[in-house]
Amino acid sequence: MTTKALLASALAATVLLPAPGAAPASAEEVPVPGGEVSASAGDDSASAGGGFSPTYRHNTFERPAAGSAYTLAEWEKDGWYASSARGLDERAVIDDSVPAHGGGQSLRVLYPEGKIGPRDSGGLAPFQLTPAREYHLSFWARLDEDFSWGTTSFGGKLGFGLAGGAGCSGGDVCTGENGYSSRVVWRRDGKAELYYYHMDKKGEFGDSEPLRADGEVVHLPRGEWVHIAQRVRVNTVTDGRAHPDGEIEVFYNGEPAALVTGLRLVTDDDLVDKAYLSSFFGGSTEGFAPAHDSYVWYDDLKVSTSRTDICELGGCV
Ligand SMILES: [Ca+2]
Repeated sequence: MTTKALLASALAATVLLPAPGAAPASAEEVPVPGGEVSASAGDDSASAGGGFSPTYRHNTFERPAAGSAYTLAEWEKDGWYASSARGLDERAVIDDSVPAHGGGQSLRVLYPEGKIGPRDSGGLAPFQLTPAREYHLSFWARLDEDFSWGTTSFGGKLGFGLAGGAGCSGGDVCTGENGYSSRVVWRRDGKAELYYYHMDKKGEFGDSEPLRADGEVVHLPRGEWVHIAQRVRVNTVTDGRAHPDGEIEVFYNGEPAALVTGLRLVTDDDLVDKAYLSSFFGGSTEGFAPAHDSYVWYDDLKVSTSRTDICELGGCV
């Protein structure tokens, strides 16, 4: 049995499946199950050549063949493990119908008309990372030419974020012991914002910070590839007391677009341990649903503890 197979087997033994009857109180999202991961589990840096951090991973979506569902089992074949997933079997497909960002294929995710929340819209999977205090996550996204921002309300989660511990989200109070989450969302007319859950958030849901490029608030374009990256640094902790030194930084098309400092994310030893596919419409009401079936293509997903591994952020020189 290969090391990867052994790891997959070990992880399979602790799979936490979502309870079929346990609908989230809000359709906004569902809690992230905890999950331990062995050092370097699923890491493909060996095949990526020398010079990369051991934590570096890259998914090009060049396999399996176009038209195939990109299920959790397929993610695992590419070295990405999650304790559970929603929507991948039904709504995530390897595609070659539009020009990929890299290679010939990308991942196409469906957001069906009239549907909100990860049960019925987009996809959800907390991919396990080797825990570290700081991670960079990077991906390319191409929204459908006629992507619908919503029906009467406007908002949804785009692509991949970073999270730690129990991934506080979905209207949870972040106690410092139930983790945190950091994602990018769209609002009306595609206005792009960082959306993050931390101990000092102002309201029931996460806090937001608009992305800016050249001094202007970013509105996501449709029908073209854009690059989104984020860096999360978890605060330090002394004797159960969180020091306000956590940071989240977002990059848009390679340039800094938002920076939040002074954050308290955790009071325990949780670090960054999830590349969090968390993408769906909503919002807690059906008004957030798309007015017609909408798609986003994703390509060249990368994670690393080292910024120099991310070419899009000036690395790889
Ligand atoms: Ca590709």
